[in-house]
Amino acid sequence: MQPEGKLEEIGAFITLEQFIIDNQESVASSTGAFSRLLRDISVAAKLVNWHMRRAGIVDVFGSTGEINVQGEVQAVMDALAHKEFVRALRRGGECCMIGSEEHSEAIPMRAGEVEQGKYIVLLDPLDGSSNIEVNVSVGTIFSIYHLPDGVTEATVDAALQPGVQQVGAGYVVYGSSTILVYTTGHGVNGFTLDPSIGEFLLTHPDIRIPDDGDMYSINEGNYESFELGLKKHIKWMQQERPDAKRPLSTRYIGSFVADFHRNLLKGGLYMYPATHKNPSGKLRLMYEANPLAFIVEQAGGMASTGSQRIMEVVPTALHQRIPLFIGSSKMVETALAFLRGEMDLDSP
Ligand code: FBP
Repeated sequence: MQPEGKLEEIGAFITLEQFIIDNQESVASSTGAFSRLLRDISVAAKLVNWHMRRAGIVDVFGSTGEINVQGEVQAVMDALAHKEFVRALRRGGECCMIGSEEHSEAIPMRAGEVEQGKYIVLLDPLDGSSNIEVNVSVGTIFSIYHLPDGVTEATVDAALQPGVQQVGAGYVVYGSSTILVYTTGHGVNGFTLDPSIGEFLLTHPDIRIPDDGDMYSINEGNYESFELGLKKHIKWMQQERPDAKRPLSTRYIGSFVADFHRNLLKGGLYMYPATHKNPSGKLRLMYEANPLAFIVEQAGGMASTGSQRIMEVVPTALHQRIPLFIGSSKMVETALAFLRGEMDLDSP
């Protein structure tokens, strides 16, 4: 395609910034602060993308040698992504506090003594970081809350709000292309980064997850520690029943955000249940489960702990883990029916 042809085509696209401003009034009492916050998040995502695209050429592989609050070895890119988001949100001035997977404590955003911003941002700066060195898609996940009314001091307690209180949530996948997907409670939209102009362009308007799918994602290496209902569900999905479109296919990238994105577009189910190694599940409620639960529900899907809607869980800690069943509504409902013992291997 000739450059000028391409320019004309690009002209037809809406940029993320234009979309945010166009939709600003859909955010209650909008002052532009929320739009600026989303802008700051997109700037940080572009910077992380810049580092990711040079991975292997410049030394961003390996670990920092630090052990993060999860007890995991921190990857160099985990620390870089964390730094880029903290810097962009601090510079932007709309965020009063950050909770990050890469930092044990909540990070207050102060400019001198003046507390700034009224939004709390919870972050998984780089999800799936164990995949960086092998060139597999990784991502960033973010959740946004408003500082509760009447609360002036941004503390961890101010952040421990149930998912239904989120005013925004989203993720970025750094994969074959870089895409940012977010919601503010008015549907879900996806924007692909065009590196030639450095802009996120609206490429996936009003995303709806199919009610059903033919793929499921779970680390079957943990099978022995799954509860009986889940073991039966997995065996049921693997049965040779062409009339019932079974067996289903298993797809497990090992980057939650990448598995989730595929399921959001194609239909599917991602499960990370309680296991012997992670008796409360592995994924973190505040910056992995809640934000993607908000997205999937806005797209017509479901997210559950196995017994409770994720978005209604009352958080108790910044880095708490939670079992997660998320994706197409029919597939999550089937998983829950097996967990409740209402379905069995001979169920149709
Ligand atoms: P982080 O990389 O942010 O710690 O996320 C957790 C995660 O890597 C998910 O992205 C992924 O789905 C899951 O853990 C993989 O866990 P496991 O290796 O136990 O299957």
